[in-house]
Amino acid sequence: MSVVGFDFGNENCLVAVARQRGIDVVLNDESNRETPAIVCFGDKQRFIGTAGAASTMMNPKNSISQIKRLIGRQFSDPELQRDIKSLPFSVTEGPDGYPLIHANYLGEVRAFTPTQVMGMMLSNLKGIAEKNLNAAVVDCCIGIPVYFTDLQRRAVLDAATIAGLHPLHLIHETTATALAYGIYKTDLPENEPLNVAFIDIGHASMQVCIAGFKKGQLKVLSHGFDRSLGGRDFDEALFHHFATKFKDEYKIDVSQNAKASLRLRAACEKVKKVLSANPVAPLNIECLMDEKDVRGVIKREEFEEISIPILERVKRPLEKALSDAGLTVEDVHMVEVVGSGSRVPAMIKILTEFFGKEPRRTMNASECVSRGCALQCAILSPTFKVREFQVHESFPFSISLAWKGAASDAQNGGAENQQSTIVFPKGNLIPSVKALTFYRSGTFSVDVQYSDVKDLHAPPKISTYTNGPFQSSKGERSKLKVKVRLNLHGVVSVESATLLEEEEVEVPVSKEKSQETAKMDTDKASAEAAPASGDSDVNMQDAKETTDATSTENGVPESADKPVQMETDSKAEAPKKKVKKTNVPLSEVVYGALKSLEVEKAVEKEFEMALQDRVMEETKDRKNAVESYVYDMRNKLSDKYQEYIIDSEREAFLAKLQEVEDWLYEDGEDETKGVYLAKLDELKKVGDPVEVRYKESLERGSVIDQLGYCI
Ligand code: ATP
Ligand code: K
Ligand code: MG
Repeated sequence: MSVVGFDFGNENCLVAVARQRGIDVVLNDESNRETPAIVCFGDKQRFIGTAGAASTMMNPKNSISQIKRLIGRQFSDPELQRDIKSLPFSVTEGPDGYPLIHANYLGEVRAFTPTQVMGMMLSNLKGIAEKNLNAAVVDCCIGIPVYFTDLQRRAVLDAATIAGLHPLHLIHETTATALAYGIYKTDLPENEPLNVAFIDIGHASMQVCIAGFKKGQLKVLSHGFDRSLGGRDFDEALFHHFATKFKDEYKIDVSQNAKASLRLRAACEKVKKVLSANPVAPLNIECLMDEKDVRGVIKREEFEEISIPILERVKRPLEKALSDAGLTVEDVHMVEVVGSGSRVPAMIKILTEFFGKEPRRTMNASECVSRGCALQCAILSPTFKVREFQVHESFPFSISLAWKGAASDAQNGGAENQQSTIVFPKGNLIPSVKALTFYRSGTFSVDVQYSDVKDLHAPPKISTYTNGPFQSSKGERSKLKVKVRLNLHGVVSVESATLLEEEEVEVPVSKEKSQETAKMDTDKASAEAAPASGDSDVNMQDAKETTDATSTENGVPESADKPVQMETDSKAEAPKKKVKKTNVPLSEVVYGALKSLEVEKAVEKEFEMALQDRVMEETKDRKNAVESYVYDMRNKLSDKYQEYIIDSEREAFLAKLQEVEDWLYEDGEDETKGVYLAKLDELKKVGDPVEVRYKESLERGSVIDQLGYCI
């Protein structure tokens, strides 16, 4: 089993692996730790990661970046609309209302879903891990922003499937950071927790997490975020600054030219980085547009001046995280900043002002998320022994279950009244399972939805589950237990619907049996609700809450409707009653998610594209082999092979080599793998005998030497 962590960033991705001696961030083919999140589509193949970044300038319209911004969002999402305005590639609305990315690939324009493109990127990262571990990688942990919706989480899981990965845990990026921070600490307090605020400023978003650390554990207390506040906003401010300036000074409008825009944006990002360490930064671009060279310069003060609207937004997520945690700034003992976007000095100034203390940078700001992910994967893996450290994760949204009144209530107008109850309130532990009891006479459905869609940018309804049909043996209405799960990835689903029928059982022996079953059930439920702490209180309390709501709806006395308590009661007081449990068929519709057939198709497509990439890479290798044979042989023919080939043959061979070299740059520039292989063989037919003669003479020479030495 592989133990790998992936940090999939808007701009940069990192891969960390667990080895016996610890966690390592591994290098990609170009010996970089960071791999750009870019997929570039070409005429013959795709270029992904660093290769994709290298192709961007030459092929901007087919270089897909900012994939994390597009995944799992509706096309109408205002943030997506804003984002695609500055993207050089084409994004349109698909028939399902979700975005489609268009790129010219293998000579024709093709459409890809953001999930597919993320799959391509993940597949590249998987390859990096495999090369370093020299083993297949399937199991892994992937970091996701805490603000990712249910659909976005599902999209990441689908992208992972497309890449041939199996995520054991989609972990919140800030939690991964907190884990990487806490697990190595040997001086954590026993009683009063150490409260640490983690602030991650990435390329496109900002996340805050306040966590309480005690010996051997961390508890996430609250989250804050701004989905659209990150390093790129500074690039954008600089871009507008210089674009306006150049319009005046050089009469050029870069917004009318995709390549010029891309180049100016890239130059602005550099200026921003220079300003992090220097008081002024120059900006010079040759031949930006209309054959004009442009020059500019900006001081840090001026940069901070134009950044005020961005900087003003930093406080809000901080305030929200504090108030949700019920803490004041004095209660926060330490502030840790991570994410490369935080290297802007003005950012640190604001954080210092807000917390009244200097933020620290004890973590590796770009690597901590991937390291935390690898650590979490190691914790979940049986092959690694990791220091005992518990993570109590908290869910950032409130999730409700909604349903219509029971069918028999319809006559009284009851069907009209849509009912709902919060199943997982904001801050709920992840993972968690809740049970709700329904009294129904036939098939019924329940909706899973967000309780509060204010600044969520997602439709309220997540999914609908239809439970039934079922046959009840007696009575009009049957009692059904519906189990809802918030899984490790923060994805909510209805897991099962069970028909519960009480049967009179005469035989007293069954008492113990029924006790056992009931007990096991309760244990299981509480273990699922709070695996880390084994704190069964959480589950009991929550079960009671949901009970109140369902009982009101059905007009059933509260006492008759306490799912967990009911089971406890049956074991204590009703030895003669046995509950017969029957699974009820369950069908699921998740709005906007890929169907499993679509995922399967995408897996096949990815396989084809990967094969094409591999064939092209091999073709390139074969072509390079011919080329280097030509150069190498030419050198040797005028050097050490000179005496092993007669002059006329050498001249003929040299002419042949020249002919092949010319061919490589003309007719043979773009041939198939087989043609290059044949060409190399053709040359070797002439060259090999020379090489053999040379080697034989070497061996003879060495025998003589040895003999001479003996004498
Ligand atoms: P996200 O977390 O939003 O998914 P990411 O993880 O890819 O994105 P990071 O790699 O943490 O983002 O940060 C990238 C941002 O940091 C870019 O906007 C980049 O320009 C910026 N950045 C990198 N180095 C510096 C620097 N020296 N000074 C200022 N900004 C920098
Ligand atoms: K990153
Ligand atoms: Mg990041």
